[in-house]
Amino acid sequence: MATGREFPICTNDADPTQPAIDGSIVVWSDQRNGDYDIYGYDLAKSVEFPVYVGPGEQFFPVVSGNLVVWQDGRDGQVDIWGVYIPEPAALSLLALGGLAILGRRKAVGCRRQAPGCRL
Ligand SMILES: [Ca+2]
Repeated sequence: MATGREFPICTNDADPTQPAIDGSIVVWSDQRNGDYDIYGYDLAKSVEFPVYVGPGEQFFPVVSGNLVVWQDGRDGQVDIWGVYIPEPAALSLLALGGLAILGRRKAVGCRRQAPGCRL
């Protein structure tokens, strides 16, 4: 990859916002499906993939390794949710519409009211 030259990650008209990066994975939030969801992009493979697409507003994603966590309003309150995304070899399947695979992902979450709330 050429250095010193910018390149697009996500240029849709759905207000992509709040990018974060770890290694070759970039995550962000955008509202291409009507409300904000979480998406990712593998820089090594030039592949975009959904991280979480569902009801409510999902914001402020961060990524560390293959763990993505974000602020989530799916239950009408603000919680923190997370998911372990597949290894890079499987991300291409997600990009091809493999939401069924995403549905089998190991999701973790906790309510903000829970004492000692941890992922
Ligand atoms: Ca959403």
